[in-house]
Amino acid sequence: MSPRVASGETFRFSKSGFRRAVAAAAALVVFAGASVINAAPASAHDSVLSSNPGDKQVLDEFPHHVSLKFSGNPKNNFNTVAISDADAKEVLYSHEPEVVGNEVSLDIPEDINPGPGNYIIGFQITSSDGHSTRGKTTFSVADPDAAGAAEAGAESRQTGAHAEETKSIPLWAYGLGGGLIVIIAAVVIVINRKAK
Ligand SMILES: [Cu+2]
Repeated sequence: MSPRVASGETFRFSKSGFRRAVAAAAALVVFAGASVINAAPASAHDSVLSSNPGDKQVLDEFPHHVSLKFSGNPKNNFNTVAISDADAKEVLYSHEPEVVGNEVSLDIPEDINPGPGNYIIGFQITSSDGHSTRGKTTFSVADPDAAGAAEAGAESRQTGAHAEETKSIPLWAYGLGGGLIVIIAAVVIVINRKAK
């Protein structure tokens, strides 16, 4: 990971460099913690008022158009809506949505047709206050056979949906875990360079 190792130099910190590294690592932990807190709902952030399909709605067919109506008008940049398979924890389709007023909508290509199951509409939008805001709603596609349909509905209710609880959006939906690791790696490299 360290360019100094690659260049054959000894990989070690000076005493002050080590202290700085520890301080920086501690600051990073605080920063990461603060990010988690920031991801928690704040009153100023736009929240979902209604959606199509409705939250926890059970459909007969997989939809090819979804929309979310927010409490404010999201800004028209850095927005993503991701349709995920809730059981397989797999993103089926992710794209920048269309934003018109307080309505955020996404067309899903016809070839994405996973059939019966439980699905998540995850979103990351830029709220009207300029802050990135995440959340989700869920829906299910019923199995044509009645027993399966009842099961899918029950599972959907259990899973629940918490459009306001933005911290509950699984990180895998956005790959943020990997992003954080990259940031940590970059900070460590910078510290190594400075700790001469
Ligand atoms: Cu905010």
